[in-house]
This record gives sequence, C-alpha cells and structure tokens, in this order.
Amino acid sequence: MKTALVTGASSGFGAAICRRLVAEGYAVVGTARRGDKLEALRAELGDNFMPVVMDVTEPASIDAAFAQIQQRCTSLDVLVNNAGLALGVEKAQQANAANWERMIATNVTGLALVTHRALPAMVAANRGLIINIGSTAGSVPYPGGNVYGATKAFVKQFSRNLRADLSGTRVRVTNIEPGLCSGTEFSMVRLDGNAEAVAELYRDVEAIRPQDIAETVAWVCQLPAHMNINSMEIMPVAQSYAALSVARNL
Ligand code: NDP
Ligand code: 8X3
Repeated sequence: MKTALVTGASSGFGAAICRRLVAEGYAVVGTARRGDKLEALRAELGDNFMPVVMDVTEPASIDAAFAQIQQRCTSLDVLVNNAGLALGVEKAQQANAANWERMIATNVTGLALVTHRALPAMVAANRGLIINIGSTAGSVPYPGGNVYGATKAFVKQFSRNLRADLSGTRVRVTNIEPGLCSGTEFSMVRLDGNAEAVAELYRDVEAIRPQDIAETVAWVCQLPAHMNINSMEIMPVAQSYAALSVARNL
C-alpha cells in the first residue's frame, strides 16, 4: 500500500487531499496542531488515515511526529507540504512584525524542516514525490502580499532547487500554486475572523475549491514515474492578471 504524509490536514486543502488520497487507496498520515479535527477525520476515513499532531514551527514537534510516523510507515511515497497561513493584508509599513515571523516560521522554516526530515528516506529508497503548496502570491505581487507572497516565492524556488539537488534520483518535486480559493479557513485566519471581509472577498465569485486542489494532487500522484510536473498555477476562471499600477504626481 502506498503511503502519503499530508501536513495541514485539519482543514481546507489538507483535509480534502487526505480524503482523496484515502479514496485512491493510500495509507495517509495527516498532521496539524488541532488533534480534535484530525480525530474527526479519522472517524470519517477509518484506519487508512493516521492522525499525528505536529506543529511545523516546533522542531521538537516535527521530530516527535516523525518518530510516530516511522513506527507505522517504513517509507513515504508522497509528502504534501500543505500547512501554511497568511496573516494580515496591511501594507508592509503598517504590518505586524509578529505576523511576519509566524508566516516565515510556518511557510518557510516549517516546510523546509519537514522536507529535510522526509528526504533522506526517499533518496535511500530512490522514489518519492514531494508536492509543495505554493501560491500565485509567490509570483504575482499585490498590495498587502508582502511577507506572505515572499514565503510562497521561497516555496517556488525551494521546489526548483530540490529538483536540482535530486537530479540523478527518482524523487520528484511539484509546486502547486493556487490562486483564489474558497471553502477553507485561509481567509478567516488571514483576516483575523472578520466574517464580513471574508464574505466580501468571495462575493459573486466561483473560486477554486479544496476538492479541485485535491483532484490536482491525485492527478500528479498517478503520473508515470518518469514524469515530473515542476509547477502548476491554478486560478478560478473568474480571476486574472491586471495592469501594473502607476502613481502620478509623486
Ligand atoms: P486552512 O487555513 O484551511 O488550512 C491551513 C492548514 O495549515 C490547517 O490544517 C492548519 O492546521 C495548518 N497549519 C497552520 N499552521 C500550522 C502549524 N504551525 N503547524 C502545523 N500545521 C499548521 O487553509 P488552506 O487549506 O486554504 O491552505 C492550505 C495551504 O494552501 C496553505 O499553505 C496556503 O498558504 C495555501 N494556499 C491557499 C489558498 C487559498 O486561497 N485558500 C491559495 C493558495 C495557496 P492547524 O491550525 O490545526 O494547525
Ligand atoms: C492565497 C492566494 O491571492 O490570497 O495564497 O494570496 S492570495
């Protein structure tokens, strides 16, 4: 049976990816900080879902989680580095520095350390697939994107640098870069629980859904072993690019 580790499994994309991979016949380890949410997913998905509490910002928590995972899984076929968050939409000059630190600790350091733990076994087995969840924010700058977008630019370049280091092995790396998505806790977290602002963000827009990202992950997982999708940028049809802004009379 193939095995997958999905971080950020307690809601949103991560939970949808766990559901989808279990349906595909994987044994899935789902991690997050909220153990109660993971237990609820286990009640839904059964024994092929293993909940493990892990805070990606705490190296000791990563170590403890991997010790638990290694008891159950001798090797990992797939790692989905999905845990992440945005905090705030203020311009850089007004932003909260603690929010910046937390985004970097989670989206950059956490993702890198989880990858660091998983990689040696994949290389030793000469197989494996790492799917990182980046964002269009890693490529497309926008006001208020500052550190969040920069963390996702890290994910983009880290994914490509992993490909360079893994050259000569059969370990694959894919960066999935979604745009506007609804049906997750992402915007409630980012906008600090402001339900009105969240409703306004998604007003009259058919956004990408968690199931769409799970579908994409499942597709990448079933590709022939000689194919590597380096990156995929996925937006709702309703979302597109806009012109660069120009400030006049400076
Ligand atoms: P959710 O807020 O629904 O899910 C985020 C997940 O990350 C939760 O399971 C949360 O679990 C987990 N998480 C957050 N901090 C930590 C931590 N310190 N340690 C472990 N787990 C943590 O958001 P999404 O599903 O939307 O987001 C998933 C990923 O997709 C993120 O990386 C996000 O940046 C990215 N993304 C989201 C988009 C969107 O519009 N929704 C678009 C593009 C990318 P818990 O709180 O239980 O720890
Ligand atoms: C989430 C997409 O545009 O809100 O990563 O930054 S966006």
